Amino acid sequence: MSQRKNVLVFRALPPDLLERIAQRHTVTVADPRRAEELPRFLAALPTAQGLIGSSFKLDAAALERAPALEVISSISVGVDNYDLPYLEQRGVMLCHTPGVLTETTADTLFALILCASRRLVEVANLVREGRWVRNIGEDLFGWDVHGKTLGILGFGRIGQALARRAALGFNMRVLYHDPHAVQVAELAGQATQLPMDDVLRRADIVALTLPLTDATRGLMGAREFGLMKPGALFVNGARGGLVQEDALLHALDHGSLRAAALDVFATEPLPQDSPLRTHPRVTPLPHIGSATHETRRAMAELATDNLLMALDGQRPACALLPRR
Ligand code: 8YV
Repeated sequence: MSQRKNVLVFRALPPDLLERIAQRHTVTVADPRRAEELPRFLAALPTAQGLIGSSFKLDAAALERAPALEVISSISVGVDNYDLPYLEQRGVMLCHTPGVLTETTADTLFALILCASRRLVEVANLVREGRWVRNIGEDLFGWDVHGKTLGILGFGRIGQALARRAALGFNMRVLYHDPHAVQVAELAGQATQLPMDDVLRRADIVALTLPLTDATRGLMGAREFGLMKPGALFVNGARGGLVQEDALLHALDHGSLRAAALDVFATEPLPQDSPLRTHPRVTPLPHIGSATHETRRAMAELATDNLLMALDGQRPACALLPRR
């Protein structure tokens, strides 16, 4: 067993997992997103050898304050909050939590598709606000999902899980674009890899499931929304930074984009003055992709295992960067 090290927990962990870490290491809990906890977070950084948490940007400027750091165990599959070249140059291991959140996040993405196509939140609000005073008329009809064409940008675990739901559950035709995609046998004949522009031109619904990197930032701009079919729907359950939000709003108000359902935004929480918060044809969700009791527990357990293994000098299977 390794020597006792300093661990900084920067997002709340279940008490039993916190105890597992505290039995072997010296733990400080401080969420830097809370103003009252930021001083404690900054005070703990200089001696921190392990970090565990999520949803906070730990870039080079932040980590220059952590000279003793050996490992970051992120409670997330997305790693865009971390400066990977900097971590690799420093020899700091980065672990994340792929796999355990795949199905839940794919469920959320399909919920986004149903929200956009069947206007579920809009009509639920009509009932809540006491405006259901007669049978629903054509002005509140939605559009069918079954039998339509779903275009998926990004065909990793989550994109493939979404494709299974669409093809096998809703009899949809699936088109996808991902330069790194692998064939999925069970989707043979129902999911087709195409160039991105062709996916955008042919899909009735476009869904983003790809990671946010320097190469994908701002991927969906005016040109890309302009390629989409008149009356198409757009959903994003990946990262807000993939979308040029002004271009999305323009496509909704002046283009031919019918509706959008978004679980992620360029700035989170979504600013009060963002037009996306109140736009009548946008369904905004507060980044609930993996937010179920079961999945967040599984993520926290995996992140804790990753942290303890790394501090013991081992390389967890979920390590993105090996410590030199
Ligand atoms: C979480 C996510 O919202 O895993 C990710 O990349 O975006 C979500 O699962 C977030 O990371 C908090 O754990």
